[in-house]
Amino acid sequence: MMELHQFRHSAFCLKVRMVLQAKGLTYQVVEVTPGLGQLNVFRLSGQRQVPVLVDGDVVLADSSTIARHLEAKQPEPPLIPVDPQQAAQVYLIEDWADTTLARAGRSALLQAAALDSELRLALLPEDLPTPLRQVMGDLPGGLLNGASEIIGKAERVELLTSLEQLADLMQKRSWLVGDAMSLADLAVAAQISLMRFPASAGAALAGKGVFGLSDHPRLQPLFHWRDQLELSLLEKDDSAR
Ligand SMILES: N[C@@H](CCC(=O)N[C@@H](CS)C(=O)NCC(=O)O)C(=O)O
Repeated sequence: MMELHQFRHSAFCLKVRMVLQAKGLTYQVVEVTPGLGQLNVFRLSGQRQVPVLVDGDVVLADSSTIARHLEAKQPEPPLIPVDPQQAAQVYLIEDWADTTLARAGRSALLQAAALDSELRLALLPEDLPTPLRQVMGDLPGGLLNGASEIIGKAERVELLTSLEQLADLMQKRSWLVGDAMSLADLAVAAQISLMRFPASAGAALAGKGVFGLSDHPRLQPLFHWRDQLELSLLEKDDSAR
């Protein structure tokens, strides 16, 4: 069986889980402990980041590389359109989501977590020993690796503007490109999940996220679209079993 080595609340890992679900593929999750657990990731894949997919003899890092492998392994339903122009749109949106949106979203979430001990605790790995959990909850910024992660005002305005555009776009349609689900939808849906966590993130996090974005009235159609997308993937998952 395929193994997905992941962090529970990483958007890139969520993107890969969504691809696996969309394609009805079964897999086993291996939770990686940030820090020490990444030694094993490094041994396995030659680099330290997750997601890493192990499919028999094939070991792949990077969500986009993994998505292309799964597309070749299980072509149905296609997540990359056959039409080359639509495929180009999908690549561009996926790349934007994985870079600009991911960076801004991650900074915004870390900043929100630094100010909110409840959010900080909900983000910690579930198997973390209680004493450590307490320390992380008490320490403001216990989750922050450095001030460089703090999102600047200009970047925050840019993030909100992009999300507003997306919300306006998705109010009238189900899919970002063409008339079917594609990797563009999954890449965007995964990254916005850091701003308002979906039901699949678990009860402690669902509905929480970046204050000012998660509750922003104009962004609600976007989060609603994401929730619908997640529901339709769950239905596929059930029928695959
Ligand atoms: N481009 C990569 C990004 C993966 C990534 O940023 N992974 C993060 C978790 S969200 C990670 O492993 N960070 C730990 C580290 O860099 O040591 C992808 O698309 O998969």
